Amino acid sequence: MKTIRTQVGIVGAGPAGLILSHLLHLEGIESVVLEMHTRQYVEERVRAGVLEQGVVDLLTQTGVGERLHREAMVHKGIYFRWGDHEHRFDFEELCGKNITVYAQHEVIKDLLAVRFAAKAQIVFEAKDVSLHDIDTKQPRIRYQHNDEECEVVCDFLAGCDGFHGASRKAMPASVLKEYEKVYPFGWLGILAQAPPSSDELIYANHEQGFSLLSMRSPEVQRLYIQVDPEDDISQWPDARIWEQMHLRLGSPNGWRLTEGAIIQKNIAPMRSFVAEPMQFGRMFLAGDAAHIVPATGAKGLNLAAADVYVLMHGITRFYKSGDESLLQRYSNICLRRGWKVQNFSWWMTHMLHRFRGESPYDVKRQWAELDFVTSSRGAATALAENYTGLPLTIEEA
Ligand code: RFL
Ligand code: PHB
Repeated sequence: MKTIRTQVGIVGAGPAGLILSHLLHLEGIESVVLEMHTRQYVEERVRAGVLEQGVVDLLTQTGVGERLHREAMVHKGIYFRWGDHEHRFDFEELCGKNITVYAQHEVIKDLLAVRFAAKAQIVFEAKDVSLHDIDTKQPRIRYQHNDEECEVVCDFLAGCDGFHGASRKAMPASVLKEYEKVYPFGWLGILAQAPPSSDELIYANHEQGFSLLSMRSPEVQRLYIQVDPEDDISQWPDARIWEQMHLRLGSPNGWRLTEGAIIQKNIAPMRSFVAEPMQFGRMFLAGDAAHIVPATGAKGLNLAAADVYVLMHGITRFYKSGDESLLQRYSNICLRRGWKVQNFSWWMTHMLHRFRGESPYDVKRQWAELDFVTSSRGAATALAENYTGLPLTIEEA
């Protein structure tokens, strides 16, 4: 068996795993990242698009922001549409912050570039990953690579392997508590080759269901519509998607959605999920491995970054002074932010989607909520503060 010795064994080369590996490296701490897919797969996987200001600042301060600042789009607000109403939330004016639209897979490419430039150990196509001795001071990760049995022996394990990964499953059932909410809809997402029809994101609540206009570049739009989670993508030919997009986004003041060739489409389920605690022994869960939020709040990637920010500080403090107290508080610190983000994402989802079996009362109440959040400065500020991101912190209270 091939054995690799390192300080931190990281499972998963998504945003959580790669940001952690990068931040640890800057503190002089060694890690090995094990990823089940190929480098090309993780560099092309289409996912999130909105970065909070705190996450952009973190990437910038740690030397991963150069291309981002050249290519990304800074947005100072978002639009809501419902009925014949349209409202713009001016984030800069409401809370002095903004958001950045930059594809998750571009962040991944930038992170992999800096990690490889620093001669990082990242193993792609690591198969049958399993975690062992996680409640000891020398946990291990077993996996297969090129038909060879391999093992990483480390001081700490970081479970950054997403919702379906192996890490959370390695926690004893007697310790783990899971909270879950599955929504009765999914999001059909497309990439379309057309200049963005709007300068900022548009979230629309329509009687046929939610829709969202986002973008990836000056040439590519990212669009989503609420669909039945059981729908097969074959039920959604391009013409049907455009018809629903036009209908749901509407045409206030003569505005029109620009169409373009659809270069990618898929349907993703919507779920809220939290695993507590996020630590067992020397294993720490981070990102989607520990929690999922429905995409309406654009928070998943940002929350993953916030977790590993805390974990990096905890591990660094341990190596610098032997002090484990921050690591012991890791779960509480992350869950405190995590539940606030759960609440925000749940609230945005409920305010903007249409629910099966809802009554005329439910719809009127939802419209009153939209009216309030768009007309009360206090409510609008609360939305702006959450959307642009709560501060990254290692404080528990
Ligand atoms: P990831 O990105 O899922 O990465 C986990 C990695 O682990 C690997 N892996 C394994 N490797 C080895 N062995 C195993 N047994 C393994 N099992 C899994 C996987 O291949 C993968 O490479 O988790 P991470 O790092 O925690 O990052 C989380 C984010 O990816 C996720 O929360 C966001 O994409 C969510 N999300 C959004 N977040 C935002 O902050 N802003 C957004 O605008 C936003 N929009 C979205 C989204 C997610 C979406 N989908 C597809 C659910 C829009 C959509 C449509
Ligand atoms: C995206 O651009 O992919 C995106 C934007 C905002 C969201 C979710 C996804 O709320």
